[in-house]
Amino acid sequence: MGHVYDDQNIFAKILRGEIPNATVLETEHALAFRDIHPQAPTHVLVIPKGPYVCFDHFAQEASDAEIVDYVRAVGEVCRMEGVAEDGWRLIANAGMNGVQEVPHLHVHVLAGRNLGRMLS
Ligand code: D5M
Repeated sequence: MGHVYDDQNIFAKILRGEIPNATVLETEHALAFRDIHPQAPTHVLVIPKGPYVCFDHFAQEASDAEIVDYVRAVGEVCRMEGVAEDGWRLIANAGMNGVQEVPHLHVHVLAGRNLGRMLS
């Protein structure tokens, strides 16, 4: 499947500084900021700076440096938010069935409450 990146999506606008965001962490290849509709006391979105629609697109086309930086940024957000001890959940929605609203790869970092079971 080809991935076509829409550079008018809201996270592209955030990356260009056209829309404000509550930044938690910025690295060379990643930006982490607070979700505008938090579902838990900690709800941070971590995005790569490059134009990738979803995880598969990123895995196929990003450089090793981008991938390493991004994965480390996700881990660092967990540490910075102080959730490492009590636990957290990562979610990356993709496409129609994944009900992805914003077509720029983002991992949700959720923590700060018991998140319940998602899979049984
Ligand atoms: O989730 C997309 C998420 O993006 C959803 O939890 C709301 C969040 N969102 C949308 N606009 C903004 C802005 N401007 N700042 C911060 N967070 C935002 P999905 O996984 O695509 O369904």
